[in-house]
Amino acid sequence: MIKKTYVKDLAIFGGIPAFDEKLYVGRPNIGNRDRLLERINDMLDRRWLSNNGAFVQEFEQRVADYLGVKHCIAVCNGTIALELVIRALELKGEVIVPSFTFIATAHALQWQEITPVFCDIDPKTHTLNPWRIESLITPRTTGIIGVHVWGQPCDIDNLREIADKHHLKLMFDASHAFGCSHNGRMIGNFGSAEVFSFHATKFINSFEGGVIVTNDDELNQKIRLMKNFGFSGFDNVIYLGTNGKMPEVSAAMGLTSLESLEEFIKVNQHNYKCYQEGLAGIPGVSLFPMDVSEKRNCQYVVLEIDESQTMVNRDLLVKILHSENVIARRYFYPGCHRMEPYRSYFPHAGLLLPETEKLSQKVLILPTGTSVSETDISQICQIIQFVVKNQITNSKLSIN
Ligand code: T4K
Repeated sequence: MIKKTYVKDLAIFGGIPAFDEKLYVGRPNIGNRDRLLERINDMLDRRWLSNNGAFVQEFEQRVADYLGVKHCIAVCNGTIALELVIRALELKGEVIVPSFTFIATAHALQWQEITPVFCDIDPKTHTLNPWRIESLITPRTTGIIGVHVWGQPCDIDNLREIADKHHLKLMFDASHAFGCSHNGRMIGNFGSAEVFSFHATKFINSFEGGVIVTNDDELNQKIRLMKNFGFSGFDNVIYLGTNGKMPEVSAAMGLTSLESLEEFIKVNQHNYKCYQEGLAGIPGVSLFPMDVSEKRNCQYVVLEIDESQTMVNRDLLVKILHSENVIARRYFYPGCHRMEPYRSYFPHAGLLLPETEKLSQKVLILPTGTSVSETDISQICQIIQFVVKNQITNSKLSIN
């Protein structure tokens, strides 16, 4: 471990970086490599590479069983999963979504010429604030998409109540929330449907991939048709569709990943505790809490940097960490409403999103997962502690 004693020891001032190799947020967990290769060999022997193969069917069943949900439909990525549910639910006009989310949530709507209406978040949970929704409802509103950011479930009960009161469809982008629960029930069971991403950077991954889960038989049938061009048997297209199929190799990785689920969660929870200890007492640095009474995957280690206390601004801290080879991230800076095409469409959207604007200036995500060790975490925490203690500011940077 490299100890930083003097300010000049920081890599940004010419010191030796704390890490020889870059530490990334979202470094994939690999799981049992032999088992994966065995599956890939099986797949090659069978010469069945896509189109509802044996691994896809097994993956769908395993995910459905784990979540206790009736239907699971595997698809090629989380974005297509969102697009399919949006279309199957016949959302149109305007749909209420948070701006504090990955851009795919908004794009999945706009791609289908549906207007995402950005709603502010609750600064405590980082998810949609239900009490801000009603004022955004217009005669064109058809639905609400909640996002369980960082695996923190939305205020599901109040969202349900508001959706029912206004006859709106409710669905969830649960991309971050595989393995998480709400009131003891697994995420995946709420709204008309929920969507998970199994992108390489998620703690359970299928290289690229995602699933749609629902307890609605009709919706399940519709989405199954839609993800395969609308084919119902050879030569018979009965619906408008696209190509949303998950390939077998992805399902092979997904199955292998699932077999290590408990181990990955344990590693993430242990890492979280190490961060908790290492960051304790640093003024202005708070760790997004983990609710121990519910299931949590802890795949994101989320800090909020309160500059009025740290005296170090979040962006500078990110820069300093990057120079030490810790590739911390600013998800979801600057918020969807400040990204194209939305910032051109709605240049004043920020006026209604004060909490989103504040939070996206404060959030910093640190590396976790199976590629990060206890020693790495201890080193990262020491750097943060050192930077705050020495009040490294932009002016100090420009002097040196
Ligand atoms: N909704 C929400 C709430 C989401 O967070 C996401 C995806 C979606 C919907 C859409 O689901 P997908 O269509 O993606 O299935 C990443 C991911 O690409 C994205 O999937 C994820 N959310 C988002 C939160 O993070 P970026 O912008 O961080 O860049 P990316 O993926 O290039 O890489 C992140 C870091 O991970 C890199 O710095 C290096 C490391 N990395 C990445 C890959 C792919 C590796 O070490 N190995 C790898 O194989 O988006």
